[in-house]
Amino acid sequence: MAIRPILYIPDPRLKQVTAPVTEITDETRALVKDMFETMYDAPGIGLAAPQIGVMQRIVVIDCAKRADDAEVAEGEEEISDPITLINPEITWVSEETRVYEEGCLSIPEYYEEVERPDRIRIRYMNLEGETIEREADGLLATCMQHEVDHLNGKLFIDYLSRLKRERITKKFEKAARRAAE
Ligand code: K2U
Ligand code: ZN
Repeated sequence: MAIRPILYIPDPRLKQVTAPVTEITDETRALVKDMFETMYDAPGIGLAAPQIGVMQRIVVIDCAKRADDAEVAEGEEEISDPITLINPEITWVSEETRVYEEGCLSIPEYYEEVERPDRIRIRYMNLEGETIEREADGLLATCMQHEVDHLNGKLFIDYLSRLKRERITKKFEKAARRAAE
C-alpha cells in the first residue's frame, strides 16, 4: 500500500485519453489499493488513475460521509462506501441538471460552480470482473461524471469561461516554471 503523488495541472498526462483495462491482474488490484489510500489521504471523494500518472481507465470513489466530515453528527457511526470503476461508461444522462461547486485534487484550492446532469446511468466492471450497471444521482452522479471526464483528459475547468480557465491555468503554469528553475 502506498500514497502516490497526485499530478497537478499543467501536467500533460491530465489532458490525455486513457486506455481501457484489458485484464484485471494483481498489479491492477495493488494499484486500486494505492488509489484508495491516496484518495482518503488527500482527502477526496474520488480519484482517477491518470491523476497519479497511470494512464488506465480506472476510478475509485467514496462519497459516503465519514467521521471527519463536518456534516456527520457527533456519535454518528463512521461509514464508507468504496466503489471501484474499471472501464466506466456513462450510458444515459437526465435532462434535469444540478449545479455543484466542484474542486479537483489536481487543481488544488480552486472551486467553481459546474452544471451537470443530475442523474446518470453508468456501466463499469468491478475488481472481481463483474459488469455492473447502476443509476446515480446528486453528489455521487457529479463525482462519477467528474472522474470519467478525467479518463478522457477533461477537467472541471474546461466547463468554465475561457477567462476563468486561463486565470487558473496561468497560476499553475507560473508555479510549474518556478519549480523547474
Ligand atoms: O477527481 C478529483 O480531483 C477528486 C474530486 C472529486 C469531486 C470533484 C467535484 C465534485 C465531486 C467530487 C474532489 O477534489 S474530492 C474533494 C471533494 C470533497 C467533497 C466534496 C467535493 C469535493
Ligand atoms: Zn478532479
